[in-house]
This record gives sequence, structure tokens and C-alpha cells, in this order.
Amino acid sequence: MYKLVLIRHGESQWNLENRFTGWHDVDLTETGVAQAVNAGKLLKDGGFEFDIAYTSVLLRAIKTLNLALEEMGQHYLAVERHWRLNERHYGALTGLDKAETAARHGEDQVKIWRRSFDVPPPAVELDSEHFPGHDRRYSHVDPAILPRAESLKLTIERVLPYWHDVIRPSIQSGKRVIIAAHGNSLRALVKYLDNMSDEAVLELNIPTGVPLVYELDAEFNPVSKQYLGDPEAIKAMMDAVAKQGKAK
Ligand code: DG2
Repeated sequence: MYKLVLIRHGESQWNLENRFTGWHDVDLTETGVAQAVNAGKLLKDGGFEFDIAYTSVLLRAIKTLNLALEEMGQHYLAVERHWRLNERHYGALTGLDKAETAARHGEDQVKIWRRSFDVPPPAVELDSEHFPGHDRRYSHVDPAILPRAESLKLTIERVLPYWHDVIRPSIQSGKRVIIAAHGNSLRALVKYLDNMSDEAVLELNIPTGVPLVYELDAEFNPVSKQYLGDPEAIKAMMDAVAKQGKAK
């Protein structure tokens, strides 16, 4: 039996402002910092120990991981940061207000962009500031595989090679793993682990800064899955994420 902990970063500045974020690099808010520290407390109280941590190359996830590990007294852990764990690329929606976008294009269209399995948002042009090819942190990546917009399907296709090549073998070798990532890069992983249908994933919303603990059998089938913390508060956080796409 393996244990795996997933955590979405704490509230970011653009979560607070209700803007589509994707690969744009924003910091945590004060609430986000408190959520990350609280996640560390919950993990410490639960007796969790890790051998390696994986995260994206975006500040909000890196910082959440650091804060949680520090709170647990495990700040010395090896950390691997990889662009394949980045948030889904929100394309030309990046930076737009989610509620205003719903007022302009309709809530149904925004739900399709946010939660459908295979409909990507409109793509950014190659000369857009939001095309990752202009950012030196991706200079080692073939620009042809850098995204200009991603559906959940495309996100799964870029997260899974890292899961299969790096994270899964690391867990199989006996390492206890925590992954700090994003709403949709984690939806990608959860859909895969839970073998969730394309329809069911429409209603999957991951709260910020709450550890999600999986127990997996030898074949990596989930045996149990549980968020740490107060179930009612967590449910309210998930509902709030779903409502971000409603027109005001
Ligand atoms: C959010 C998720 O990503 O947004 O890109 O706006 O997890 O990095 O804050 P995160 C974004 P939704 O898909 O929930 O709208």
C-alpha cells in the first residue's frame, strides 16, 4: 500500500481577484500563506513524513510547498520542480475576470472552458506575453510542445509523462511523496488515478491549500481518498471554486 499527498497551492492573488491564471506567475495572498501553513500543521498532526516533494515551476505552488514543509519541520527535503506540473494554460483567457467573462460569453460557455474535458480556451498567439516560449524558465523545452492553450485532456497528456517517468517510480521505490500543484494539473491527476469519466470531472473542484491523502494499492488503484480538515469548510471551499465562473 502506498500513500500519496496532493495539495493545491493556497489562495493566489489572481484567485482573490477571480482572474484566469494558468501559467501566469502570481504570488500567494496572506490568506494563501495561512492556508499553506495550516496544511503543514494538519500534515504534522497527522504524523506525515515525506522523502521527496514535487511541484511546478510557479511561485504559488513552490511557496505553498515550502511553507507547509517548514511548518512540518521537513524543510530540508529534496524538491523537484517541473513545468509539467504547471497549471493548465488558460490561453487567451489568461488575466480575464471569470465573472465578467461569464457575463460576456455566458456561464455555460465559461463552465465549458473551465471544466469540460476536451474543449480548450482560445489560444494565445506566439508573440503574446502569455506564450511560455518567451520565458527563460522554459528555454530548455522544445517550443513546439509548449502550450498556447490547454483543455483538461491536453493537461493530462502533458502531466502524465512526468507521473509515469518520475513520480510513480519514485513512489514504487518506497519514497513517501507530496505533490504541490494547481487546480487543474491536480484535476488531471485525480481524473487519472480515480479513473473518472469525462462527465464526472466536470463537477470536480479542488480547494486551495487543503491536503488530499490517497492510499493506493500495489497497482496504484485508490483504496481511500480523504481531504484533511473540517469536511464542511472543505465542501464550502469547493463550492466557492465552482461559483467563480458565475456572472455577478
Ligand atoms: C486557477 C484555476 O488555477 O482556475 O488558472 O485560474 O489552481 O493555479 O489557481 P490555480 C486558474 P479554475 O479552472 O478553477 O477556473
